[in-house]
Amino acid sequence: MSEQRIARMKDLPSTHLLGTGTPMCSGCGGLEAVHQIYDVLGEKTVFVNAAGCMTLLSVYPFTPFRGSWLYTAMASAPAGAQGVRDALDILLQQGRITKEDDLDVVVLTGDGSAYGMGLSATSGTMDRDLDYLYICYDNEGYGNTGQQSSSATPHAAITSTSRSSRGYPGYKKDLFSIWAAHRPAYVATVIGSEPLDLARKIEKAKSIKGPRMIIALAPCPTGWGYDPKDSVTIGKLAVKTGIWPLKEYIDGEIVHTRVPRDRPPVEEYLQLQNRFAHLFQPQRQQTLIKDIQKRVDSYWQDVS
Ligand SMILES: Cc1ncc(C[n+]2csc(CCOP(=O)(O)OP(=O)(O)O)c2C)c(N)n1
Ligand code: SF4
Ligand SMILES: [Mg+2]
Repeated sequence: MSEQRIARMKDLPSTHLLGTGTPMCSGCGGLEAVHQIYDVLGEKTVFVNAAGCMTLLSVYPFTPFRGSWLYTAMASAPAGAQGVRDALDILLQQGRITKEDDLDVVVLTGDGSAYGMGLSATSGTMDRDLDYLYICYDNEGYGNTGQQSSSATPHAAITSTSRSSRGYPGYKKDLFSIWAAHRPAYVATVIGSEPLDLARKIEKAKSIKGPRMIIALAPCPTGWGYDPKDSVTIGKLAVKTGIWPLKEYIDGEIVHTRVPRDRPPVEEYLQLQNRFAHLFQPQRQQTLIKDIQKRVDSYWQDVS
């Protein structure tokens, strides 16, 4: 990372747990989405959480949620959800709890688990038609351990493990399509900065049985390098520029819930984040910018 870039990163407010003792960074887009999702899901939920930033929400024996919270290793949250669902079903069968006492099983993980380490266990839950909701807050890296790259990291982004002048060499994995290929009950993408779209999708997911997935893009001031006050602006630009399509899969069909007609150039989104600053300074990296734009354009070309 260049000296200039390190200096810019140092100018950002140090709000992460390790810096200040507060559990989450201010302006956390993941927390914004989880908060809104929980407002719709309600209290009758049990969360199964894999290691990541949101783990900091729950410090034994307390959680900010009214229901229960189970903590698992990074790859194991979907397997944990199976155990919790089975236990609830046995209690129901034995008449030890009533239908009114039953809980919705909700997996909550970051992209590191959802796109990578936990994908095999996730695939198994779909084979078994497990009745649960998987929420992935996608901050496009291993946020909790210092923003190393994950398979959700976008092309050319600087992370703590991709520091060259070209950034991350890979391309963001298409988790939505991987889920949809399993033909589950429901898959949707959301973002906290579009709360009505988000609430409608959570209502729908709540009303369906079977494996359901919500992928929430999670603007991350600490890992992406911007002022926490800009989280909503960045979230809205992700949708407007078309880099984060809002869509859902249900009954074998994919529907876009927003189709941005006059998309501003994706660089309007990139320019606000220090993880892409090397694309513009000290000189413009036109090939990389064009590549990112081309991929966004080609995605929308196929959407009617
Ligand atoms: C098997 C395993 N490897 C590494 C870790 C260390 N670890 C804890 S949280 C974390 C990052 C998780 O990334 P993500 O799922 O994207 O969640 P985020 O931290 O971004 O919220 C890592 C690597 C771990 N807990 N388990
Ligand atoms: S590192 Fe990012 S995702 Fe994690 S708490 Fe901070 S802002 Fe949220
Ligand atoms: Mg992450």
